[in-house]
Amino acid sequence: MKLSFRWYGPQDPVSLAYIRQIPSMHSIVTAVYDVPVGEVWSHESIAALKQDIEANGLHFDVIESVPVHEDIKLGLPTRDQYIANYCENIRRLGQAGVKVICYNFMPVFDWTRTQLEKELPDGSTALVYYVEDLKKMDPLTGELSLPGWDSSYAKEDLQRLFDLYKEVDEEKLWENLAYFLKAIIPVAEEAGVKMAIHPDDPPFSIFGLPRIINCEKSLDRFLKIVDSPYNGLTLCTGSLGSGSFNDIPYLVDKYAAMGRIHFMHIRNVKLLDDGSFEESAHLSSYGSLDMVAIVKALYKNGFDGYIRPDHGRMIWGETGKPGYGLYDRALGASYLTGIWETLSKA
Ligand SMILES: [Mn+2]
Repeated sequence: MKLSFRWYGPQDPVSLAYIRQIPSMHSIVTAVYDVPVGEVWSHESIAALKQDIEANGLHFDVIESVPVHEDIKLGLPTRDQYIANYCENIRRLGQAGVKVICYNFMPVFDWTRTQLEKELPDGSTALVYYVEDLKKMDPLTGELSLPGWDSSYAKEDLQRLFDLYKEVDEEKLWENLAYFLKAIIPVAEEAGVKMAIHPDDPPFSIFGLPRIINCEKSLDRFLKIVDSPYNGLTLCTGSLGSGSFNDIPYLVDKYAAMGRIHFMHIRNVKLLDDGSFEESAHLSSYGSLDMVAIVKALYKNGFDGYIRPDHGRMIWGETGKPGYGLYDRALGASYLTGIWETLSKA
């Protein structure tokens, strides 16, 4: 496995100089943030990222994410131009040496939480999702203050998107995903870039919008649409693990054995009885996931893809992007490499 760390570019309060000091750190996971979703990334922006990363002794191997334009998910006539742009990004990133591209296919909302700084008993803060709080949120009325969500949507745009999605049920979304995959995977094969879809977070429908990448059955269906190693998964333990119906070590073992996991997001999550969840420290005993069983499933399958400690809590007074501080993710990284070393010497 290759240890990696997400970095939000030169604006990120966590510097590459600090990230490189985390033991075993290999690769940076990042993206070009200076163009709107759906546009082609400039060669200059890609080269600048690569140069910064390599100047710090790290590898420019993984992109998270090249976002998918809503018109593609909606299956609008304009999708072909956006797909052509997407293919061009895959080619450019492949030329720059990128090995894996992470993306997701969630309508309108990316990952969703009801609170970003919930204070835990030890004084740290974490991202949480409380079912009762979500019921009180309506993205179409009141304040547009949904944590973690792209606030660049104007209210009218959002209403328009919700209206358009009335025509898109789960089956239609599957069709639109298949259309997209059949166009991009041959390009990814040629460019030598492995595509890795991120599961829905949380792994169920919210605000009445369809979500389809969320359980074993849907992952099986997804992988069969284009049966190529270039059509693979970002297996996010915390996202899939927020549904009690998902057995994470089993899923990791199954898809690692198939060679279809290219990127692992590893974090723990504590499930509550009513379907709510709290993000927790990486250590198994702090959440509902068995982290040793997860890493063991990778180890025994000879996993040589990328792993990153996913979100962390905010600890030791650090401020910054919720979930993406330095300290707790660094603790997570060391914990994961510790498990790996233990397994390698057992
Ligand atoms: Mn993730």
